Amino acid sequence: MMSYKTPEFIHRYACNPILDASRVPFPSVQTYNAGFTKFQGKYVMVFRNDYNRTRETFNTAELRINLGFATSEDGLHWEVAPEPCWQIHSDEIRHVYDPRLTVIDGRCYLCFAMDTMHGVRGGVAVTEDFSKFEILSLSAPDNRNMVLFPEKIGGYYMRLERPMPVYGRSPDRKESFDIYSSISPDLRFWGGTKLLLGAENMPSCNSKIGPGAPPVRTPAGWLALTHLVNKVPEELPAWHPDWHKVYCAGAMLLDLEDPTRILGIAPTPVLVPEAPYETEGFRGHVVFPGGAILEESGELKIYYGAADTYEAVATCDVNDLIRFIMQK
Ligand code: BMA
Repeated sequence: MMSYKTPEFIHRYACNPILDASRVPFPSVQTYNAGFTKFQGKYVMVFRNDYNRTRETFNTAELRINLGFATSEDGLHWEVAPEPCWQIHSDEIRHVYDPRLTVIDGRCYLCFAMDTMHGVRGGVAVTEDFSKFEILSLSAPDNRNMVLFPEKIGGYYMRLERPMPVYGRSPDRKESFDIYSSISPDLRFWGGTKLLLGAENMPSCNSKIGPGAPPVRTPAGWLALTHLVNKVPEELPAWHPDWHKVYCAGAMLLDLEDPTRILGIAPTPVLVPEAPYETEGFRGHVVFPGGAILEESGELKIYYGAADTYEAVATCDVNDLIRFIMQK
C-alpha cells in the first residue's frame, strides 16, 4: 500500500460527509464529485447523483446519472433542492457528470464531462438559476475534468483540461493522462492548447492526473488542486472486484500572469484517503477534489468526492498549503 499521509495542516470536517444519498429527496445511490462556488450570497453545490445502481449491478447499462443542486449558508450544512437540476439522456448522450463551478464576472459557469456513444466529451455551460443550463462548448472525445479560471488572463478565458490519449503514450505509461491548458475569447471557441504537466512529472504518482478544483487566486499564484492516481498491486475494498487505484489530491501553484508556468508542485499528496468514508464505498481509497473556496480569513475549504459515494470537505490555512507546495 502507498505510504503517503495527509499533511497535519489539513483538517477534515468532523461531521463529514457533508452529503450522502440518504439526504437526497429523489432516487440516489451515490452523491459525489461535486462543484462548489459562492454565488449571490450563498454557497452553492452541484453534485453528481448516481442512481439505478446497486452493489450487485455496479456497471450495468441501466446506470443513470443526474446532477443535483444544494445551497448552504456556511459551506458545511447543505439543503438539497427537491428535484435534480440537470439531466441529459438520449440515444447519443448517456449522461453529464462531475460538474465544476466557476463564477466569472457575476455569471456562473459549469464545466462537466459528458459520456456519449462516441466517447467522453468535456463541456462548458452557463446557468442563471441552476434550473437551465446553456451549453457553450463541447470538446472532441476523449476529454474529461475541465476547470475554468475565475477571470480572463491576458485577455482570454482559460481552462485546464484532461484529455485521455490512448495511442500516443508509450506502452509503459498506459493510462497516463496529463493536464493541458487552453484559452478562448468567448468560452465557445477553444485553442492555444499547451501541455501544462505530464503525469510522469507529478511527484508521488505512477498513473494519471487531472485538474480537480477550479484554480483559486492567491497572492503567491493560482492554486490548482488536482487528482493524482497510484495503481497498487493489492485489491482495494470496493463494491466491485479488481479495484487497484488510489486517488489522492495534489496541489500546485501557477504563475498569476502566465498560468502555463508552474511555480511549484506539492512533493506529496495533500489529501490521502484515510477516513472510512474515503476508503470504503463504490470505489474505496478515492479522494477526488472538485471545489476550493478561499475565505477572507485565509481558510481554504477543499471539497472532494470520497470513495465515489460521498461528498466531504477539509480545511487548511492557505499559507500552510502554499509553504508546503513551495518547499525546496
Ligand atoms: C475517474 C472518474 C471519476 C471518478 C474516479 C474514481 O476516472 O470516473 O468520476 O471519481 O475515476 O473512480
